[in-house]
Amino acid sequence: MIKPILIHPDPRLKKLCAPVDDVSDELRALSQDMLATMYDAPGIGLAAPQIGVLERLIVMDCVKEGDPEPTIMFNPEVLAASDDTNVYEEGCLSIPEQFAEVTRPASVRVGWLDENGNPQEKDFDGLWATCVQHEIDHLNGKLFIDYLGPMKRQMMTRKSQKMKRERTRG
Ligand code: K1U
Ligand code: ZN
Repeated sequence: MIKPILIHPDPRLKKLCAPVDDVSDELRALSQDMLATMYDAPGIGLAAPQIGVLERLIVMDCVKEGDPEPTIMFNPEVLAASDDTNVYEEGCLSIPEQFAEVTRPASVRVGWLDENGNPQEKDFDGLWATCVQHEIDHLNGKLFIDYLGPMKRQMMTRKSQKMKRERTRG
């Protein structure tokens, strides 16, 4: 089922999300809905708070061509980050049609629980590294615009607020 995506500003996008205690059937079904919502948007990632669920769950698929790689992570955490950095022009499904350059570690080692509740660990680089950090930030109530200066952040917030108003008016 496709879920509506919250648009910034929304207090739920600023909250610290709770760890998942048990990878239940309900959360597994939610993760499938999140993948469907992400592909429909379209996007390369989605975090549970973006659909109003304040739990530590993200989905991603950063494959540009070829076989899709739907990835589901419960309680993802960055275990190690490289000193070298990467600049990427990021977007966010909760801040539609706006993009800005963000500098982040170029590669990260991430640990998480998979959909069967089994622990996993993997190194990510390139777009996957950027995306997984962006999604984990969502679980900590942080948006990519929080890396920008106050003027640019305010400008993007105002544009997003306007777009949100227009969408709710229909
Ligand atoms: O979390 C989100 O809001 C999803 C976001 C993820 C992201 C994008 C870019 C850098 C870091 C993280 C998006 O998917 S925005 C849409 C987007 O980037 C895209 C959409 C269609 C094709 C390719 C990319
Ligand atoms: Zn986002």
